Amino acid sequence: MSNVTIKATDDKSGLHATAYSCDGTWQSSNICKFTVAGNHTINVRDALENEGTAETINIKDAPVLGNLIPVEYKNNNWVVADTSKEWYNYSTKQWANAVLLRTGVSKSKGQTVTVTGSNPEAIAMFVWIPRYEYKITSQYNIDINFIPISTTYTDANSSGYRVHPAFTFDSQELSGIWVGKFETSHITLSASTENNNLQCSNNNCANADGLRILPNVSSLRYNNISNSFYAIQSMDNRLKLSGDLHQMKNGEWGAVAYLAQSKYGINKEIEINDSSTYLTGDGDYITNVNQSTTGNITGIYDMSGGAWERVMAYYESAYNTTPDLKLPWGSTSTTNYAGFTSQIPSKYYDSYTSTTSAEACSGKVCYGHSLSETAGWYGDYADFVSYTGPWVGRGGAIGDGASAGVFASIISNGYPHNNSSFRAVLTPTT
Ligand SMILES: [Ca+2]
Ligand SMILES: [Ca+2]
Repeated sequence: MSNVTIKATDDKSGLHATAYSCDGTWQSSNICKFTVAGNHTINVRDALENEGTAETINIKDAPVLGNLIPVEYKNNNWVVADTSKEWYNYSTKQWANAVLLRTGVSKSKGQTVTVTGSNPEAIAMFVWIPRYEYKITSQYNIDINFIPISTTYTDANSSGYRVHPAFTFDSQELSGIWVGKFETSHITLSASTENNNLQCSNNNCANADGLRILPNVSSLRYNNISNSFYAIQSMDNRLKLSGDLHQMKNGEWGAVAYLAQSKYGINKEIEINDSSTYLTGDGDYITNVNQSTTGNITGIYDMSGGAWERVMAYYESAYNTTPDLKLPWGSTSTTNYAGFTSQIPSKYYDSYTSTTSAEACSGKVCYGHSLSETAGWYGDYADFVSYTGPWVGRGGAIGDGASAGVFASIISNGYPHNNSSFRAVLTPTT
């Protein structure tokens, strides 16, 4: 929330200003309360309704673009946005979108960017989740306030709000996160039914070059968690992205789920993607807008159904309960289905310390993770980690009907599976 005082008190006619405009809405107060970062328009008017000259101001903490190109959907196309004008507006459920362009493609303001077809100009689409504080007031009711990066506090504040944990990454405070608009796909391997088709075990895996985050294509499945994790690490490394691209953590999933279930999002159950071939956006994302987190094309898709999405969240005790087995990090209590050979940096996963979701974050509720706080909403399947199933999946799959949904959680041993995919998140360099 930013309060802006409109300074003009007299216009050119010499009459005193009697009305003030905040993004086109006239009011008697000269204070505009803007809840969204970005460009906003202010103006003044006198008693004879003579208007001043509209002025555009920029509220801090606008999306941090880095290598991404801002886009907006206009006249049935994605076009490069003019960021000096309003190109998103969370108050009207228009979330900010950006694309990563194919190597060799460059675009300027107003030009179209293709995201479908035989060789799309974009290789990935992302949606911005602005930093916010939240309070769950009752089932299905989540109050959200967008806050600047400077607003930090631990635990709940005196009004019961919590800064969502997804906006802290490796102790760095973030003004927002870029979330993959669709489940991750691959230009060749999405067609594969081979287990661990990615064959990625480090951060320089050549198969990562085929990863895509695009609509209307089959998502990539059949990989264990270490393969998906290292594939996205490799995409980040090989494309030399600014910021940090990584496999989505459970807390980051929660950040999207809560914003979707607020006045800034669809604010009702997201329709299931039941595509029998796991097509992102259910094969027609332009039509299937009720499958997006906003109920319009600017939202995030596939979070209800499609494939289950393995998130980076792990029950830390699972691998060391039987010390004589000396299992590697990421294992279950018996076997290393996930395929990690060493422990990954702690910033890349949510560590759970209990098999009870209400106690799994160092003895407390995992606030913001969409687990105990939202368990069972919309009939969504709710399950939690165990020694044999220490990994977490989200969202349900194509055939799960009412038990699928953005609040659904399931456990797994991390093994490759025909109905499990994954999502990417880019945390910006601020
Ligand atoms: Ca999904
Ligand atoms: Ca449901």
